[in-house]
Amino acid sequence: MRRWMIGLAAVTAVAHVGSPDVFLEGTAGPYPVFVTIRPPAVIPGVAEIEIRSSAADITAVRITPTPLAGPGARFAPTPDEAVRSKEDRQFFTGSLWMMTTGSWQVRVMVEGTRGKGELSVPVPAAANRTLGMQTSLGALLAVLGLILALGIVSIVGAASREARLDPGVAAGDDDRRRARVKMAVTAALVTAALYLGNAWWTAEADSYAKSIYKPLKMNASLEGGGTLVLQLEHSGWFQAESLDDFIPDHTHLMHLYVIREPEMERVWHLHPEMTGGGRFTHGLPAMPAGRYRLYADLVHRSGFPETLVAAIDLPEVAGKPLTGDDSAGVVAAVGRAGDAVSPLAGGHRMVWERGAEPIVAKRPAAFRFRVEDKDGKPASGMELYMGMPGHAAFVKTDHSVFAHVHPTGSVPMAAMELARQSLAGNGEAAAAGHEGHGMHAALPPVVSFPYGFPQAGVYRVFVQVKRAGVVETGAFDVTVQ
Ligand SMILES: [Cu+2]
Repeated sequence: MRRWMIGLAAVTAVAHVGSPDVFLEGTAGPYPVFVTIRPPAVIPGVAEIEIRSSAADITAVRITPTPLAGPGARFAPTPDEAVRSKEDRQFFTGSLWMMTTGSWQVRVMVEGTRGKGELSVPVPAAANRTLGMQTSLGALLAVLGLILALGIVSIVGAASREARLDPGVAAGDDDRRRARVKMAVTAALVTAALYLGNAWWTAEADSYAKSIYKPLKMNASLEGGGTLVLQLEHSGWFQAESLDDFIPDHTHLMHLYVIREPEMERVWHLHPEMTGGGRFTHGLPAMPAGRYRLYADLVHRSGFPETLVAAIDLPEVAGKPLTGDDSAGVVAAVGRAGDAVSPLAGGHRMVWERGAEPIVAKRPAAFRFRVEDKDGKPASGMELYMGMPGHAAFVKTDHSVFAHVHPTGSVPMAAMELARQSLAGNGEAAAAGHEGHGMHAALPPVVSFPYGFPQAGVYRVFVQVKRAGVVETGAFDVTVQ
């Protein structure tokens, strides 16, 4: 029965690790919106979309899916009307069919008293598992199937034994013998039909299994005592992604988080260079000996993002000073950071404005962090770090979840840029929803990240901001219910 599964596969957004939902905070024309997209449970399947706005003058929200790039991006199907909540007039929900694996976008069209606005939300979709049949349904169908199989054998037997007899006449030995032969032949035919049917279904299931998403493989090694080498490899996924078609995200092809295990008290945000097809290298900074977990964010030309995972045991590395956008953080060991305050350099501190509510899985929220000076006053001198007021990594302590999130949301900036170009190609306001680039004036000492934890458990949240030319790292421990 193992193979008698329904050949449908679940779909997930594949950027990040174990964190399929897409969160985006931006603007559609004049209207601020917080969009959550929950990719479907089966492919083709229905994505659930939630749109919340702080603007009270929105009259209608429409949504439609198209490919993120390529000619298909220009031919959006007729948009569906999102349904306005009766209890909360600023909350809209809708659902859209996602038909195939790949790099998609959901266009969100907002209408209100201040005119129209549009926002594009990139959604990578790929099957990530096969759904088995429910055991109870399988048992029921097996019993019904058995009754059918035995039924046809006994019907054939009864027909050949008694159909030609006159009423009231008992079947003779010849009739019985003929019936037994025909029943044996029928049983053999039914068995053959079941066997071939199972073989066909197994072949279908096997070919479906190849469509289940596997990220590119990444092998990490140390060369020459101080150079980290990351060699990418195909994973056997049917839609094999190229090993060298990456597009830059804030001038870097790869954004690599390096987290020391098991304490998670050291973290690096590095940017290896591609030095060959599918080969990235980086001169490491000074690092203590230990085991390290690597999470590498990449975006393919199609806008399809991947997070590749590896682990490496390192001896003590003498290393070189950090340069460019690379940064390092030293924080409390996991379990000792708390969920409220993280000390920064020079007596500064980072405060999580988390409120009294428990943090619950699958509930989207804006996670806000405030930077204070040693007197508890709002910190000054905040700067953009790689084009962003902040970078956050939400990491489950068992490493089954990793999400690199920006104040605009969980979508990588390179994919956001494709979405922006796609809207511009449609003659829509090019800047819609991407105000992150324009913040050169004094930055507020507060960063906010739209996100929702995918599952309950213990997480560490790393938050990086840049102040007075230095990247500061805060860490928080949180138990999600
Ligand atoms: Cu970032």
